[in-house]
Amino acid sequence: MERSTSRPNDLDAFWMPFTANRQFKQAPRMLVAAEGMRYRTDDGRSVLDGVAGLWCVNAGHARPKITEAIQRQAAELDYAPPFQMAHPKAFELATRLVDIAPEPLTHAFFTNSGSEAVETALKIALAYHRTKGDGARTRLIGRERGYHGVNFGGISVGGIVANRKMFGTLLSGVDHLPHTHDPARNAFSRGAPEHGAEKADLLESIVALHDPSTIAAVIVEPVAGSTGVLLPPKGYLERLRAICDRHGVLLIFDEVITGFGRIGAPFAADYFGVMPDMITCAKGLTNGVIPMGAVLVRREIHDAFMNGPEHVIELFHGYTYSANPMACAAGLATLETYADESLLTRAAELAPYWEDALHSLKGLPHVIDIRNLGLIGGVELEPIAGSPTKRAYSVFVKAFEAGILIRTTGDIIAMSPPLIIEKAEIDELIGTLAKILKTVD
Ligand code: PXG
Repeated sequence: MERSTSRPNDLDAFWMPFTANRQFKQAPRMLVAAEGMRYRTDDGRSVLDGVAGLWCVNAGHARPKITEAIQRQAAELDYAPPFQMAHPKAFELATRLVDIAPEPLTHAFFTNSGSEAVETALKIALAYHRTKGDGARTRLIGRERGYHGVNFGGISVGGIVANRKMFGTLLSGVDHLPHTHDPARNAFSRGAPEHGAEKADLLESIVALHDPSTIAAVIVEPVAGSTGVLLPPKGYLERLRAICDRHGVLLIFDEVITGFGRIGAPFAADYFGVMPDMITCAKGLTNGVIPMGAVLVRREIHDAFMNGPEHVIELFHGYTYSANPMACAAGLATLETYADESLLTRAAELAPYWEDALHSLKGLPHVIDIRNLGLIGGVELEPIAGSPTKRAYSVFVKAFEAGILIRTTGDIIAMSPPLIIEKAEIDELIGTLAKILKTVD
């Protein structure tokens, strides 16, 4: 049998994630290099990055500080075990991270992805109540259309049907809020929509149905990204917070996408002025360069675990690569780069320009809604009757051929460029997209 190593260009062995494998392998799209705002393809074309890789390369590509930190770290300390051992950069990164986090969040638990951050937060929520002698609080509440990664806890509280339906019965004891998408009342809103705060009140009914004493936590994305950019109606997050407070329920914000400056403040909690009990983050934590996630936790939650005998492990949870030295080095250099260039608030400055550019697409063929906040944009297309997703996918392919990388989910185009984007590049991204929308069937 021929060994695959003798056929380096064979595409067969790699089972690609979240990809139509057979379709892709017939016409692959290969990226071979990246710098700043642009990728280079294997056929030598330059492609403007309209999605920060996958919502993660917030400082742009190949930033020297980050690259050098990783190179140095690999030579100096490649790996250190994280259980009953440590290395200095883990503490340094946790300190820097809680420095930029919303004030009530004082501790960081490191993971290797957003999915793991979500599992970790859900487990901390359950264990916290139990530690406090409130062990009947076992129920978790998510939201329809929510995306919280792909592990079992995350898909259970998540609300994306395709991510759930093939995988059995999932976690028990989970319920869901309704999603907030309401195009009949909110289409073409600029920023957070006016209508729909009352959808948060359904949390009150869910809590009443199960009895408050059984509810551990509510998890939502402050701005839902993966499902196609759904913004919280004005006042919605405040109402969720008030209901959670009333019933002793923890509120978790999944900020894997909104964290690290995406909407113009370091975290969405800052932007909306609503403080959760935990934040999950990943992606922009290391500029996407090395896998890493984290859960940021309030002091009361952390301290509730610090009660038993001191020789006993307080939380039976962790990963071989928690606070991996390479990831910590990348994280520290990333936070420095954000600080050097004021990137965590840059989206706020660019937001009005971005909003105008995006909304200039109104009136183009098939465009039925446009949504924006900070440097996030969603453009919803009318699906082709009987063939949902096909129209947006063909926009995506044409866009790539025309030199811009966008992302589509269902029939929604999502954009989230690196926070270093310049106005001329916004014009290029939206201008190219406009041309394509005029030509697509
Ligand atoms: N929570 C949220 C809110 C996310 O957006 C995760 C958790 C999981 O993170 P990891 O690192 O395990 O992938 C995410 C990930 C898209 C898209 O098309 C978004 C994500 C992943 C894949 C695709 O928008 N976000």
